[in-house]
Amino acid sequence: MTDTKFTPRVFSGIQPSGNLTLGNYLGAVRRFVEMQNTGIETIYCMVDLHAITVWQDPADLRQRTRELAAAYLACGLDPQKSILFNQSQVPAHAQLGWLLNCVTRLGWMNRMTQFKDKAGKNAEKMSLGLYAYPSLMAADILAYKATHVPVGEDQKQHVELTRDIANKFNHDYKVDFFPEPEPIIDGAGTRVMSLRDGTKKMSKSDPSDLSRINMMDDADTIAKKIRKAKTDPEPLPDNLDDLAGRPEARNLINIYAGISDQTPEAVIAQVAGQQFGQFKPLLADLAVAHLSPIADEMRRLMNDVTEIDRILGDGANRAAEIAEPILADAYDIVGFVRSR
Ligand code: AQP
Repeated sequence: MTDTKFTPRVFSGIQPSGNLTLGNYLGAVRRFVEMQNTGIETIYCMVDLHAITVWQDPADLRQRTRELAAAYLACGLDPQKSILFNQSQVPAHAQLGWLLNCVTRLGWMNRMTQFKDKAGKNAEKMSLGLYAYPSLMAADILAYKATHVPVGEDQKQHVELTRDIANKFNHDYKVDFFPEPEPIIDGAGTRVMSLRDGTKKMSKSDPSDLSRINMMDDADTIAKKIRKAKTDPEPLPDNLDDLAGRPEARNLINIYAGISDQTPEAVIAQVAGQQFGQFKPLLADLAVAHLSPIADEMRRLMNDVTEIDRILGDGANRAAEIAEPILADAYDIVGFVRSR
């Protein structure tokens, strides 16, 4: 339930940890743009502090942060309407992050499935930052007292943890200070799966480039990746129930639905009976028509990184104006002496 005493405010972010994928676009950026246009205050971040929880080459990180900013702009985010910035330029994220580390319980962190997925059998070799990632994410959201967080399905658990952290802070200090933000998880693209394995999430950091469509891929590459996407020999059925046990087929239907902004039910009704030899070219044409103009605009914007940096700096100033007083109040609540 939304806390009505808090002004509605949207916050979300994406890591500049690789090429932006179709999954990030359908699960997150498209929702960001929709929310921007509802009139609610919207704050969107390139979460570079999160990106370095796993190794990032410094030059690549700089380039990817700017590319992600270009993607935000090319997809329709408007720096006049939304606050766009990279996280490291607003120190309040890390500062509030520390406070929340001291509120968050280890038992809660041990339940986070994303850490388990990313660490696999190598947990001992992972950074402390990767483990603490969800509590920094809570700080990202709560530094703005954001009430709504558009994310893909995989981030739902982290937003729920943010609610627990906000609630515990309020309870421990006997205040009604932080809202309990709600995840906004909408549409057919909330969990886009790998093109090589329909049981695995499409991810920027998957070692196989064939597993994902990158927003900067050219038309031939998109068509090739869809052509090579794993499928099965059966034709498409006329209802979604009959796709149970066919995760790759279900994923391609979902992707078609996500891009064309239809329900998967509507798509399956249109393509019932088709073999993948028929359906894949339709999907490739749709993806190329939708994504190519975005990639062209990203390339155009990347020709002027000075302008991108200016937008990020301006956004960071506006973000800091909101976050700093909230952080100062949190410091007072905790009992820190502030005398300068
Ligand atoms: N496959 C996906 N389908 C739908 N939504 C997705 N998101 C990510 N993958 C999919 C959503 O994109 C937003 C940004 O994600 P992130 O960069 O913060 O980290 P992530 O969820 O870990 O995404 P990746 O692509 O898998 O990055 P890496 O490989 O670096 O870890 C979030 O809203 C997420 O839900």
